[in-house]
Amino acid sequence: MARHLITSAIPYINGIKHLGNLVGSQLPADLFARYLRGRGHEVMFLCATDEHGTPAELAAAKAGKPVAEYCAEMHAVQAKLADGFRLSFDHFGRSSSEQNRRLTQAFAKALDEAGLIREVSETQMYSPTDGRYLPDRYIEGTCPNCGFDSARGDQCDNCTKQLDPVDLINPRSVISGATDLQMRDTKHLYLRQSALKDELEQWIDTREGWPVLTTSIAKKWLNDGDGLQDRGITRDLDWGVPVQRGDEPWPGMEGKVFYVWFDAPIEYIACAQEWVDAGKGTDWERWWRTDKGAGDVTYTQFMGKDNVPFHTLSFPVTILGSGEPWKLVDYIKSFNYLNYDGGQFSTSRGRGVFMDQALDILPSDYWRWWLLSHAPESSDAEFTWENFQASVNKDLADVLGNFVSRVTKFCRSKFGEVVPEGGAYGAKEEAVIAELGARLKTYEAHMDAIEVRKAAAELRAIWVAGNEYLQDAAPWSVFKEDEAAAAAIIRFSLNLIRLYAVLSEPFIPDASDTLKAAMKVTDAGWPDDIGGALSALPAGHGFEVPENLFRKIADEEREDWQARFAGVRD
Ligand code: B3M
Ligand code: ZN
Repeated sequence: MARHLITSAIPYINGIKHLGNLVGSQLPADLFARYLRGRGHEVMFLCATDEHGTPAELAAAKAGKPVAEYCAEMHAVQAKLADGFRLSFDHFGRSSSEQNRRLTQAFAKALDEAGLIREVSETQMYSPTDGRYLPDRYIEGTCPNCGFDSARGDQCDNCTKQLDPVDLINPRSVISGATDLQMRDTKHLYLRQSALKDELEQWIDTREGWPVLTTSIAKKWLNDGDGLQDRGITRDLDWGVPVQRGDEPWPGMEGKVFYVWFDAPIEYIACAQEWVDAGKGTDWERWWRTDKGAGDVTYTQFMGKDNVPFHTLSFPVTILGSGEPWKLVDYIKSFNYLNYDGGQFSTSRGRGVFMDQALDILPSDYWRWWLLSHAPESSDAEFTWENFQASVNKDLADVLGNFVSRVTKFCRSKFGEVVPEGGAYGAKEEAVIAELGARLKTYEAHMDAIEVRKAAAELRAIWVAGNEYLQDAAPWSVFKEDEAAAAAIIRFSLNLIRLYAVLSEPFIPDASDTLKAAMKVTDAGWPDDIGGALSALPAGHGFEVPENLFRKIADEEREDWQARFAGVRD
């Protein structure tokens, strides 16, 4: 039994996330957490809402609400949706928490003491029309790196380059559209990332088996231009963690807050403190402090590719630079983008399917299965309604659902709702046991390596093997000549259903629960031996025919949804 710390990138508070956001971090993180728990490991799975900075301020202004109130409401909304998708966080925290405020201020102090913070007098964009500074997302313009015309002040969504508002070409205010912007002098704190460049590079170079997507993005920005740039970590905003040196004021920084990307990753740690303060556990340090037992923790982070620079460069600088024994990430799993029906999912333009809408249409397992089995790992992926319909109807309804239904209904009609006795397993069953033994090893290897699509394909192959066996063994024909032989086939098949319930749990937890309840399974541990697992339900064990496990999506429904989600959300 090992100990695993897992974090998902923490979603911005500014609205309900779309399916592209979900499959880029929270959902695969949940898959991994469920898998590791299933294998008997001790898991701490954390996520939170990212509540500071310009995304929160802009969204609250749009909603006409005070920021704090808006954040509290949206946190509750996101928590409920996370629940709806069965995201099994140990805690879903808030970056605006007291715990994160204190920890962020403490990190700033430690970094300052290590000589890694410098005060910079710099020019910032000031908008006379809006009567304020325009940091980060308050400003948009053309990316100096790739020419994308809607790059934001803090990052280009197209090429992932981290930017400063003053870098933008033809900048404009997001609030008013004003272009008559002025450069004004203001003082800010900079994190001296450049001082840690060599240490960082050495750390990244020695990470074994990291996805190419992760290391290539890290290396790109590590060696961009003159190398790793120092970054401003404070902003002229009202909403955020007030700039302080631990408990002390920071002279000259009055009225300023830390940059959202400085405090957001620190929330991964604060979230564990929130978990304790919420009475869910007693010791957060054994997950986060290498001097307090976190030395034997394996820490895995999940995120979309646009978040990689912050997790391979900025956050490690915070951790390493503090000189304190915090746990550094061991493995970063990053994802490409999921596109929607010929274009991009877009929160700002309301394009695509959002988490609440998805759950209104179908239960979460349908979405989990499609999203995970089509996770944008090696390249961007695309959601189309045809593909969604095809994979739900085939994989879930025809392959898994149909197997369960045929086996349980046949048994009920011929032998009643108990596992029948019959004879010993024969050559056909032994062949399935051998095949599934090999497939289980492959499935585990893909899950261990977080190869999400490959794992899904292997799980599907495990379901298919049962179907093919049933088709081939044909108990409905055998029954006419030899009832005992048919009974043995059904006993084996009912055991396959139990096995499927266990192995499928990380992908489709509700269906797994339904199957376990139907099979009256209370002791479903991860199998280490397929032969043993397929004899777990003995003759005489009662079961119930489960209600339709998965239904098919009809063409008319699909067309209806396609039309309903073609436009933009209001
Ligand atoms: N909130 C960006 C995002 O939701 C950002 C992630 C923070 S992870 C510390 O994609
Ligand atoms: Zn760009």
